[in-house]
Amino acid sequence: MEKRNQTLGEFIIENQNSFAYSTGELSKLINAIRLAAKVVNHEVNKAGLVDILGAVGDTNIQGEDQQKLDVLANEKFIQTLRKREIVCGIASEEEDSYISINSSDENHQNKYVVLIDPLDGSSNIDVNVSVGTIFSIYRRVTKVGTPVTMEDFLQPGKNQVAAGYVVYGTSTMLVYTTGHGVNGFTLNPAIGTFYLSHPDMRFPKAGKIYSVNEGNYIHFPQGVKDYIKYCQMEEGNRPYTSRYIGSLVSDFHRNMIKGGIYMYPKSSKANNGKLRLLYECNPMAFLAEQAQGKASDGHNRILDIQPTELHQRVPFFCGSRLMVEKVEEFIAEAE
Ligand code: AHM
Ligand code: MG
Repeated sequence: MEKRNQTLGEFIIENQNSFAYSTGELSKLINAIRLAAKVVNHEVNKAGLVDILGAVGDTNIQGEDQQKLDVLANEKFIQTLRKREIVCGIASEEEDSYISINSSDENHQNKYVVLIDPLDGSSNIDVNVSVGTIFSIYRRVTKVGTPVTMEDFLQPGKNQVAAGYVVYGTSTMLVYTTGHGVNGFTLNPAIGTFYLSHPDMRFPKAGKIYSVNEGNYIHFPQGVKDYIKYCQMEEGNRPYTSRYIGSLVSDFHRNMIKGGIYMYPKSSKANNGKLRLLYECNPMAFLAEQAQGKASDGHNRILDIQPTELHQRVPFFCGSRLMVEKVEEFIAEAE
């Protein structure tokens, strides 16, 4: 079959042998995410109709309370993942602690934990700018049939078995990896089907785009300031172009296609930056490496970090390999 006509469902079946574990498991997992993504996509697309359909806190025509979209996205993903007999625990940016599934049923065989940011960049919704969902999947490390523990969630990113994102943009895309490259699928909203539109996605080795919130410039470490000045310098193929949406998924997606670097450094205001290791940086780092790019905290590989807390933050530099290496050089030189 011509690859580009392939649906996500067909792609999952054709490639399930490359998944390290039981074949049906991957299909169930990605199918659950695909389904929830379509539901959330439908809700995100209605966001501009808030004045017509009612604002947050109002009661809608069916007598249901209108919810904030990030809360709603959280519920949709959790509901969908819960129903599939495969996930034993979920951690979400929207929940203080993790959720244990089927913990009272000794017979359950669910082996996977999912960490999720259900609606990243949600402050962009009010102004009709792209937002995204980010997900990260691990095999549990504790015994099947027992309740999950924190240990199952606090695994280094290199243990991920799958990761990906959904970008609710001009068109909606689901991009994911199971450790065999990165593939992107675009939703045909008329029939609700994802098609393989971007096979084998790769970061160009070097790029010309840098994405960072420069409003924080004076608070950045000297090495990062030096790198930003380097990006702006008139020399060789520089200055680079500055592009910052403020929506990690969208900035990452653009940079993967065009070549570039995304940075959320530490600052004098926030010692570990802003982004969360477990459900923002790790999945993006896994995708980046699978797409021949690189992800670092400025010194070390993101995927090697041993997490200590569910919601821990980490400085993040991610994108075209040579650009990430360059900022690491500047950081090392300034220290
Ligand atoms: P969120 O999880 O609260 O939405 O925050 C994460 C988002 C990223 O998508 C984005 O890159 C970053 O925060 C923007 O932060 P800032 O406004 O500080 O530049
Ligand atoms: Mg987020």
